[in-house]
Amino acid sequence: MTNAAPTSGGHSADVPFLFYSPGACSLASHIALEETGRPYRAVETLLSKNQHQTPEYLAINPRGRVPALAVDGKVITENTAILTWIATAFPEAELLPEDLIERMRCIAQMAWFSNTPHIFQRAKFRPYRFVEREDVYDDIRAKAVSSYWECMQEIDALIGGNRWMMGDAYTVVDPYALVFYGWGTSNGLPMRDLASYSRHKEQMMERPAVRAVIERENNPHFR
Ligand SMILES: N[C@@H](CCC(=O)N[C@@H](CS)C(=O)NCC(=O)O)C(=O)O
Repeated sequence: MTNAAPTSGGHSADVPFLFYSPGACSLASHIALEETGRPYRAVETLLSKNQHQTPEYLAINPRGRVPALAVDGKVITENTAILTWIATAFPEAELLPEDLIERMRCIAQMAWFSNTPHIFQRAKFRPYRFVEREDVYDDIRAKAVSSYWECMQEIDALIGGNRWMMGDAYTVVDPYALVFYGWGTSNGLPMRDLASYSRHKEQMMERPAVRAVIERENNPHFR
């Protein structure tokens, strides 16, 4: 829960280190760790200052992405895996259902977050990862935003009358869903028109762990 650089030569054997950047998708893993109430270290790794491209960080995650979670001398990348690890390592926090099929449905939802709306967000901000020709960047951005909006409508319909994203119970899928709400707002999309997703966002904001992490990150998407 404190910001601290990892010790040289490795990471503490029993306290996970989360590498995050304010405003990035690492918010989901950051909130989930906070929800457990267990000790961890949050290490700010600013994308805006290219801190994810330093040799030190590339030694942690050679792909140069956040989040990364260092635990027991090993590194886990990908929100879907980190969130699943958090829920599995701290079962008392009840962040994933015990029922195997329901648990896999949660993992499927997180995989979709990672492979669909996140990719449209990436296409908007990093079109150079998709095409060489700069003259088509604006087309890519426009299509990325409209496709992102379709994803937001899909999430709104999935929540529907559920209390949380996956049903009655709060799970690690909920903080992941919050990431996309924040990005939608910052992208100028009419997120307020999505009644279920907006209610979900307000419920998230009532959670002490969510408020604490947003404040610690000084998260630009929730001001
Ligand atoms: N699928 C990965 C995506 C990780 C990712 O792309 N993170 C972004 C921040 S939201 C990042 O580090 N971007 C830096 C870059 O693309 O250079 C996950 O869900 O963890």
